Amino acid sequence: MDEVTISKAITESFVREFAAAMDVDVAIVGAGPSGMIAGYYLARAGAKTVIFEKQLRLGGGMPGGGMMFNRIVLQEEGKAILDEFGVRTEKYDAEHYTADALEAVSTICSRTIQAGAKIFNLISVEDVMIREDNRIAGLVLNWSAVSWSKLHVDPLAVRSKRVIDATGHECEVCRIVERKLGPILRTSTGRVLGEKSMWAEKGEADIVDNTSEVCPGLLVAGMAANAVYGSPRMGAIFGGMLLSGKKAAALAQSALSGE
Ligand code: 48F
Repeated sequence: MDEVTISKAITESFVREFAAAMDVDVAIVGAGPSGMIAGYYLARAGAKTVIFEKQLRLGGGMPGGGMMFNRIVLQEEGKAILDEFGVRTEKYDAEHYTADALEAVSTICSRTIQAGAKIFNLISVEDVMIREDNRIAGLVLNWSAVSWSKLHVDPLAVRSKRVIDATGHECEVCRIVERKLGPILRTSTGRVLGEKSMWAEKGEADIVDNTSEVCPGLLVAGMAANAVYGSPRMGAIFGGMLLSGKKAAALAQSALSGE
């Protein structure tokens, strides 16, 4: 095999897969735990699903555990999801389990891709595509290298029946919507309320409730949901992230099946 064959194999197969991802049922922004879990359940249910991740590596805040101690903590309900994925957990006390953050990330990542969700790394979502009544109808993408170096290069777009903002603490897609489309989010002010300081128990209790359609066509999952609705952060406890991803998948799935 010569170098040109290798180069053509890479570029031709990538372009084929990228073109196939330009018209999907669900486009998820962010391959952290909530985004990947959402992608897994959607793909498994037969939805055409793509995830765009701006970084080189996947997993968002999960591989770093707490302050670089690469372990995560979960409660019973979150552990049940890791059990389903085949990630090993260890009982810590009556209510808590621990898991190896790297085993969790790598297993969730490979099971999500094998379930049929396509993940593209090194691509940043820089805008949304809209239609009548500011319905979110897709995403506007550029290479992260282009965004970070501030090169003046026009983006490409993908059409999606539903978008999930799973961008973590920054809730980047909701911030874009707020900045460009005004106060149309389904919060008390129509705007991003902003994440509150750490309160693990309340943050975990709120996150599944906050996982919802935040404006037409756009759902919010994971830490982004707490940031949009003004709930607290919770540190390296991950059960809520996993449950939020699963709920976002169920909401998107039922919206799609009603169309
Ligand atoms: O931050 P992240 O892991 O979000 P999450 O799924 O989980 C939060 C936990 O990791 C942790 C926590 C636990 O209690 O609080 O922080 O809610 O993953 C978000 C991913 O989105 C990517 C980002 O690089 C990260 O991998 N991301 C953010 N903005 C964009 C993006 C963007 N504009 N385009 C593409 N990817």
